[in-house]
Amino acid sequence: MKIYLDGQLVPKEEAKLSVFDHGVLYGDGVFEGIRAYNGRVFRLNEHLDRFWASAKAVAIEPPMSKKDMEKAILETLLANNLKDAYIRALLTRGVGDLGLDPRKCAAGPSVVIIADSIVLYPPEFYEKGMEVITASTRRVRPDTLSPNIKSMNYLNNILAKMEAIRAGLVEAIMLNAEGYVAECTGDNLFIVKNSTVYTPPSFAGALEGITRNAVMELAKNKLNLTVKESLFTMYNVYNADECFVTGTAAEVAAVICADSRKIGSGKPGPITLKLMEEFRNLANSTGTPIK
Ligand code: PXG
Repeated sequence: MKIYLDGQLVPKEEAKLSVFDHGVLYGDGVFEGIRAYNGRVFRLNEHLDRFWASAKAVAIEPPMSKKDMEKAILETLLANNLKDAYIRALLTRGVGDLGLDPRKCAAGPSVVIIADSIVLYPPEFYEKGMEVITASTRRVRPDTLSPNIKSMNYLNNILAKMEAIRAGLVEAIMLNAEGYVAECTGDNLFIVKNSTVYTPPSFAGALEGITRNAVMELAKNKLNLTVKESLFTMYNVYNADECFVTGTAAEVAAVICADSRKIGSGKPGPITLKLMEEFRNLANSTGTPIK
């Protein structure tokens, strides 16, 4: 496996960051998780725009243009001979000393691109749907750290993920400080009630997911449904007709049970199944060609 590290493709064993990189010392850096399907990178421009927006919010100047980052991502995929892949791009604050002051990172940021084959969830996960719990760990308040910053510190989400794992599950719903549903640990959450599709707005503590945006478009344009960004609570999740998650890793996956309450029929619902299919079609037929 070849990893892109600061302008060079190096073998995996040599792809190392300094222990003095503030990305390692403080989680001071940002990332993107991107996927390629069938020889095309899905919504690459949207991912690069979000990457640049995260970087801007934490005031790290990427040492390259978006166009050069696009080239570097495509080169990394080609070097690893990947047509279907999970791509992880990192921008760290760079090497500094043992102090928070980012001005000490005079050497400048590091850029890492990892392209790996994807480990898909087992097919049953998509056929039968999954069970989730509500995590007691609340999502960090948006006025403390914007959920739109994909920072290299994911402890808030990891603590909630550990609660899911302790319950024998893979995913948990995270509430915001006010108790409204925000999102899952690495996915956005949707509910369907009376043929209207609802997802929490970003100000509720949700990342504006790229899969979320694609699914909102598909629900409106292909399924002719009303889609609303609105605040809701676990009461609305328990009493929804359908529930599903979206994310680059998870794609679209049904949630059939939350906190031991069966949602709807207890099986993936018809709208969820249609959105899963429409999303697969979109992901397999659009995107930036790997060349
Ligand atoms: N919320 C959070 C907190 C996320 O981290 C999403 C929602 C979904 O956004 P996208 O843009 O992917 O639709 C994410 C995305 C991983 C991994 O390695 C995590 C994400 C994406 C890809 C891989 O765990 N999180």
